[in-house]
Amino acid sequence: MRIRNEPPSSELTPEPRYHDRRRFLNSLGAAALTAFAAPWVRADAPRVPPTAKAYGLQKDDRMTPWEDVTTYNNFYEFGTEKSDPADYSATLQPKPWTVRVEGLVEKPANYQLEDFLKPHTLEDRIYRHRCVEAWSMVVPWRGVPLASVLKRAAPTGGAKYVEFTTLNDPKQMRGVSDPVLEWPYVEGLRLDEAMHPLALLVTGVYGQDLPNQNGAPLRLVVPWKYGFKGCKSIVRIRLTNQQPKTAWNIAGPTEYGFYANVNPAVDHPRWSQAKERRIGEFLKRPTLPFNGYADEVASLYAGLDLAKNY
Ligand SMILES: Nc1nc2c(c(=O)[nH]1)N[C@H]1C(S)=C(S)[C@@H](COP(=O)(O)O)O[C@H]1N2
Ligand SMILES: [Mo]
Repeated sequence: MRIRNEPPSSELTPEPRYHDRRRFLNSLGAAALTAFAAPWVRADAPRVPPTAKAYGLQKDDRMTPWEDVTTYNNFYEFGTEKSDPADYSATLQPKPWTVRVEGLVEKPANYQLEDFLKPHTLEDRIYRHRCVEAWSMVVPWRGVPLASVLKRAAPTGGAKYVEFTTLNDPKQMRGVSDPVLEWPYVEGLRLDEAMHPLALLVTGVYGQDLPNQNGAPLRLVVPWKYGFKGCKSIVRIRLTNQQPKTAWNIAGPTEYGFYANVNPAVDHPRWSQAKERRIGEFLKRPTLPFNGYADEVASLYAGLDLAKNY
């Protein structure tokens, strides 16, 4: 069974404004705009709308089409093939959804997703997305800064790390009977990384609620790190004083470090990280330090040996 959510009718905004923008773009002259597009950029990739909040993009970055964002996925709870999450995640029930915030916080609580999100403002943000497997996308996410959620929980003085845990339910996830990873999927950040304004708890993509295969109804996105840090279908956020044991670090400590900062200078033991293939493109692009977010985040790692702390 294949779930195909309808592609959104406009890029990020309701129809009328989109058409205004279109007219505006046309008035600038379509020829002038296409002249700036590098020849290797795929023709069907939507341009970044001029008023969109785009973070860390290069001048020839376009958005990865909805079709690819929602059918080329890693979500091992549904299988290890890229098409498995789209093919088999219809069994996931993202409504109703409970998120537990606990550990070293003054206000631990179980939230219904709606209440969890209520005090926060959803934002649309376009980010680059770099998988450890040396492919990349550009994705218009919708979500809330992780920092606002954490501030509401009021971390105590001893809190140093944040741990994220995915649902682990064999009835909803056909892949968790297969021990490819230690379930539940766990990821983690240092508290200062988690408080960085670019770290986003995501509830939507292309202006729609997240499709199951992208981690409905709530997943993490940390754009300067490899995609595996982006824990999907989160049921628990826990503040700790110890570095969380993460699913990929347990599976292969020499291949998947805790930090997982995108770094073209530090290769994966089995392949180079110097370049990446943008999904849908033929020629490879150079990978950028911190995935293009170095100006914003490099200071978090001052004094840390990034070859050792990969
Ligand atoms: N629970 C869970 N979260 C996960 C994964 C997974 O297998 N299980 N895969 C990770 C990897 S390797 C990547 S690249 C991103 C992919 O997110 P996307 O499918 O929305 O592009 O999800 C991450 N989050
Ligand atoms: Mo990944």
